[in-house]
Amino acid sequence: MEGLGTTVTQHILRSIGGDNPEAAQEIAGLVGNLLVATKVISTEVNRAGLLDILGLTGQVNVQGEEVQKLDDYANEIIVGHMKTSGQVCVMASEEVEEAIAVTPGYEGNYTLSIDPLDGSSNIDVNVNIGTIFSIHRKVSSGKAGNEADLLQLGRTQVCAGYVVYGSSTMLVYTAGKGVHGFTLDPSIGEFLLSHPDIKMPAKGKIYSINEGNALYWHDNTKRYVDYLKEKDPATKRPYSLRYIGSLVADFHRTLLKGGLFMYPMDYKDPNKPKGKLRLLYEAEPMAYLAEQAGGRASDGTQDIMDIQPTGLHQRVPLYIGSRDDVTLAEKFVKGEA
Ligand code: P6P
Repeated sequence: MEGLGTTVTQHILRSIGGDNPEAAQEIAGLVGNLLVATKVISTEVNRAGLLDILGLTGQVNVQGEEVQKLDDYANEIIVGHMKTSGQVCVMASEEVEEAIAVTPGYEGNYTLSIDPLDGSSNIDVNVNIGTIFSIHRKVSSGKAGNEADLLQLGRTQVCAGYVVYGSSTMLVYTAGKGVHGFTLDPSIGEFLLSHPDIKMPAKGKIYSINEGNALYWHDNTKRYVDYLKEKDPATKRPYSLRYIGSLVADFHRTLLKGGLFMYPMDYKDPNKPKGKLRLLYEAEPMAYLAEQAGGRASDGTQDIMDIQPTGLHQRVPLYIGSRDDVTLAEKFVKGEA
């Protein structure tokens, strides 16, 4: 018998253990602890429907207990568990304004930036949601990490990925040696390798964008989307539109099938155009995965992985997916096509 299958710890040690055995052990330990928290979240997410059926509206349940919003709950589970993991020196979370210190005496060599439960507004319609994570090595001196340790380039990530809570619970991660998918086997409570070495097609035929915002896009973005809708079999146009409204779900499809996901700059206020998605714990980790799978991620003018973060919750426009599709989108956005 082949054995139980490959666990995440085994895979990380095999992937990067040859380069740096100590770092591999530390990263495997960090991800292993994070996955314990995601298993707890997965159970609660799967119960969420039940809570709704029982009329528990996320306010106060029949026992008179306050039922936490699931994204707050997910944040507390992950932050609470990782504070004493011994691998992390400081954390950033979509749910917390400031940098999060770890428990004194448990400081580690890495930072952890998370979106604890991205797309949580989709829970009550049973749409896939996910936990997104990004890991950098500590760069500051001293034991406790600080905001400077969190505000690092996407290109310096050592590990990143997401756990998608859907028909099955899946981890997709990279540690710089390709992108690999693991499926949670609930009967043994273990994530086992199910999608080794995921590669994105160089060009796809699906585009993913909230067309309801078309009024607020820059003209160059409008031109690109109109181009995708024109008939030209030689370039697989018109593309199909798929938009779930949950980044993890939309990215997971793009990773497996190709094409591109876009959340462009929003010109609702022409004087203050801005992106929606967050650089540190959404765009950077997804960009690392995209590049490791042979794709690209851009803010429309430059690689996401080359943007120097200036704030924990900084927003950026995002064009991510198949290499050729993102490169052409960039040309349109820059007015070069
Ligand atoms: P819109 C979910 O709220 C989220 O942060 C991402 O998961 C998703 O890609 C995006 O917002 C959807 O935004 O404006 O299309 O609803």
